[in-house]
Amino acid sequence: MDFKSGVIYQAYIKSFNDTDGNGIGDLKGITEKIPYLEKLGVEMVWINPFYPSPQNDNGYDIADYYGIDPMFGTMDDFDELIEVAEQHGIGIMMDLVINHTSTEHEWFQKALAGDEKYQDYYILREAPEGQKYPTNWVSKFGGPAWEPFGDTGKYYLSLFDPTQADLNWRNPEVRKEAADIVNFWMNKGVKGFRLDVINLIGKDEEFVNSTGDLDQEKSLYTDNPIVHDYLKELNHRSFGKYPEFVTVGEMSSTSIESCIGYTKPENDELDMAFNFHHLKVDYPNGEKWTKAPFDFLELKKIMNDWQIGLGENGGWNALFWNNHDQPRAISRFGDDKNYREKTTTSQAHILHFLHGTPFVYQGEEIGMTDPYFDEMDQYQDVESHNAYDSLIEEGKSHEEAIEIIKAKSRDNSRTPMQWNDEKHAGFTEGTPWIEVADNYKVINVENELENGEIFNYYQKLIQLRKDMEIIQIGAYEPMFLEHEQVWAYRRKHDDQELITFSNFYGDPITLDISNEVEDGDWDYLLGNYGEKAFHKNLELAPYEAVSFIRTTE
Ligand code: TEU
Repeated sequence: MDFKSGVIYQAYIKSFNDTDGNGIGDLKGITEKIPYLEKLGVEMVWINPFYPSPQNDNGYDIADYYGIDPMFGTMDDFDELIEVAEQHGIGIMMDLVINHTSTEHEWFQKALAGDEKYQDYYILREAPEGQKYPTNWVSKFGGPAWEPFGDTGKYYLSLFDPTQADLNWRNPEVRKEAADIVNFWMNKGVKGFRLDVINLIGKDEEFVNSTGDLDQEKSLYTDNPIVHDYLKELNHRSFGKYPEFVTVGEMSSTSIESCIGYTKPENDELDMAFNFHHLKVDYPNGEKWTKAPFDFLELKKIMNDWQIGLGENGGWNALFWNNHDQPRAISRFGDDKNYREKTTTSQAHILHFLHGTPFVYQGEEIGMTDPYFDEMDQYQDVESHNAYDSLIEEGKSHEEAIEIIKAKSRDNSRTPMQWNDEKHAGFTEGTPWIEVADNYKVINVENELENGEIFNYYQKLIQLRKDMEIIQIGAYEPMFLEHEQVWAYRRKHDDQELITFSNFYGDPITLDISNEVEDGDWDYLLGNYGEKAFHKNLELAPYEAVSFIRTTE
């Protein structure tokens, strides 16, 4: 796949399509829907982890990198998926979770059993005199970042769940293991890898306490310059050998400078990077577990900074509104009650005309919303349950805590894919591992393909990127950055100019664009309210998005 002209779909396998009635999506379920994904126009599917795992963190706690967890199918099912996808011009992208393993992985079990070779695969430290843990760091899922290592008196580092132990990448054996894993799956026909929290693999030799400020603490183990060396080494040992192979790094709490380094082609590291800053604009003072409106100007500013930062310095952005760790963007930043279709298509429009590779998260292409679960027993995510417990400990009432979980939980995007209006939305004949959103009778693929406007709009956006170099590689320039309601920008390439506008809210607005846009033969290119003539006083309906193009002298 040429990642500069193609679009990648994300399938959260556990919730995509269940073919054996165990209530959990599976590999055969993805194979069955490959024609649907081809119809959408995507050229690659990123599948979240399906390796053997105790599923404490939904597969991001891997116990065996060379297998398929039976709940998702068999290696034969995997081989069939690769084959069928290839026949439909779609590449399979897997998830490489190599910052940590499950504590049930044989490496960790051998380490616990005293095998020094494998003890050095992990980060084991003693607590200094007068201190409970080696450092005062906190886990990203809450609680201390260190866990007792058996009865050795030492602790192992686990930045996520206690059953996820961080690997010691300073150990060349560990780095070789990573390359072997990638080469194994590449030889099985995999065409891409998403690398999980890969900018956390470069821990210092020395582990020191933080000041207690979370950002300062994260800087102690995030984007260490040695990560570039590790990625270059992995690249040369594995995917760097295949120019067509696509890699995207998930960069937690990262910087533009670091991501330019990770994605600049001449650095031989990765093709592109996910950053999450634009999805923290409803985290007042960086606090995720709060119910707060999003800051639109901050959202535009961040996206603008990353467009310019990477675009003008040889880097490459992975563009996304949704994934399996975030609430659905139409429920978070739009109006999924009164303007669900227009919110979805305008958000997609503003993202797909940007510089970078767009990702479409399952359900986005039919306008799926958050489920608005009211009870904690409807939530399955370890992070959400830990957060609820902490909110209650902090003195919040159950009602207050639930409202926050409802707004921010990762389960908001993990409910089953809604295929039709039958039981469990056609996801499973069994009992789904997590409830289906109760609006599935209206919001489902069958209904969308027959009567909807969203799926078709995504098809158009994806096709335009394939056809138009200006969308693929055109230079980006902001417009109306300080405007409180409209998001606008320009792309330029050779003798072409493309301007895009989106009313990000539900009130109609007339925008005088005469200061930002020269007169000229602007042709309508695409709009979610249909054909529209260019006008210096541009009228934008609620959640309207439109683009015009012209050929300059
Ligand atoms: O997510 C990394 C990550 O930073 C998330 O923890 C994110 O900050 C958080 O979920 C937002 O609420 C990756 C995977 O995408 C996630 O599913 C895993 O839980 C995590 O790594 C550990 O592997």
